[in-house]
Amino acid sequence: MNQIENKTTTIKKYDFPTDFWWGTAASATQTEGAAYEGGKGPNIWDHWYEVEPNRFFDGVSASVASDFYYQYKQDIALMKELGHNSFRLSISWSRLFPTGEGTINPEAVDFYNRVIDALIEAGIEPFVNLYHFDMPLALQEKGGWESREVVMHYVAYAKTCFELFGDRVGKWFTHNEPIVPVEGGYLYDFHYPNVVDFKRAVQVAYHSILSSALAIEAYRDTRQTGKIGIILNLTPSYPRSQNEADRQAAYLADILFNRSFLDPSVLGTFPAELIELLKEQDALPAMGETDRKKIETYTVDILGINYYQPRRIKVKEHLPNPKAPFMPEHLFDYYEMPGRKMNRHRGWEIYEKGVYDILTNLRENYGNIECFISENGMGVEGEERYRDTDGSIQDDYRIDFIAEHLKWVHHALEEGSNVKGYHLWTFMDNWSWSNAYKNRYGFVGVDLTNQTRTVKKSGYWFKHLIEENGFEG
Ligand code: BGP
Repeated sequence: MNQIENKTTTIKKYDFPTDFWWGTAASATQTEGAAYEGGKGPNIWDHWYEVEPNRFFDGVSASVASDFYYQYKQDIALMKELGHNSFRLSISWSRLFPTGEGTINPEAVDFYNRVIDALIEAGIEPFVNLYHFDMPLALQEKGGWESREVVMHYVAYAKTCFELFGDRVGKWFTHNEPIVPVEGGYLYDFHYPNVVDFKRAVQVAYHSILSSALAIEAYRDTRQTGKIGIILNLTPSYPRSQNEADRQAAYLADILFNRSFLDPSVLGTFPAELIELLKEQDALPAMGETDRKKIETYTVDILGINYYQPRRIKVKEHLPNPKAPFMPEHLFDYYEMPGRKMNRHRGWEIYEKGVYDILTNLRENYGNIECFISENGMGVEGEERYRDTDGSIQDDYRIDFIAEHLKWVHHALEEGSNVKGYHLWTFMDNWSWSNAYKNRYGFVGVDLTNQTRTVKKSGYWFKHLIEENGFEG
């Protein structure tokens, strides 16, 4: 068989449903800039940078970020040009309420109204997320997510957003990756307030889950007709072998890092093994009957899945010092699977089938909940070196990354998955917390010296994919 014949027989067309959501995701702190303008109050990122600027890659803060606050019109026009039918943004809590509570900032209301209207006018459905890692500083000083009072301020903030923007926004999300502030802020020291304490981490997790249920209740009370959900980063947990000990270790990692948020959000319950484990560690938060009922009743309509990498787990080979304070890694070890494919810039394994395994798990064990891929993407350091003479970045690796994941999404769809869309992280290169601008993720490159935008090869590839509502591969 010659090569051409061979090619025609192996190429497949991946068609997607006509109403599939195609677009990208971003967050306020990572894109807006204007951190000290427009009446915004400080959040924990502004504060952490002020006290420890050297914790941020190249010492870059979020004060300008990608200048979306000023360039949103051109950016939305570019999204339209690239064919988006949907886009996820987040509202900055401390822009709307400079101290997290009390008086609303009218300039923020005006800004988000303008952004939402511009998206709708461009034919792009706004998906709005309420909390993306950015606690108002004044509320962090009151205890952040450790405090019950802060949970109630969050619910008031959520209610205000529904009232202000719910006439035009029909997809709401209570949190983005709520486990990340738990891990970063209370376990592994990569978010403010840089605490390392399992019991406090669990309290933060519990209050985030409760706050989500209470925000869903507030949304239902408005009688608005949209959908409300949560966005979780799911990391399928694969055992090194089928040995009982490896499988048990992977099972525990799954409970701690996935099911801890997935079960209460979708099913309204906590895994019994998680409760047992927390009791053993004397870390079980006090959960009143009223709270339990709220979590049970106010589950999500829709689930966003952020998928970047799996977890490769093996049994713990060296037991931890019994006197050391408990950490999840006392229950299992990570291992590097031989031959695995890596995004070496980020140090993350690329395992495309993981997205299929997540979707299959949701179909089989979570009532086939309506869901979409809310983030997936490839961060690359030093993308400049891929710039062609015509000025555009030839990011074939990103095209390949997206296509290979989409093939598995397509396979899940064929088997009946209720997956409704795919959003890349992210539209344009943006400021990524303490990694700042180290890894570039966008379809659109941003030159930080003058804030100009250039569409990368992948952006045009995605535009074509949306026009075709599928691709060949
Ligand atoms: C997700 C977050 C995003 C973004 C992305 C890439 O976890 O929701 O906010 O930061 O990861 O992260 P990084 O730049 O650290 O690779």
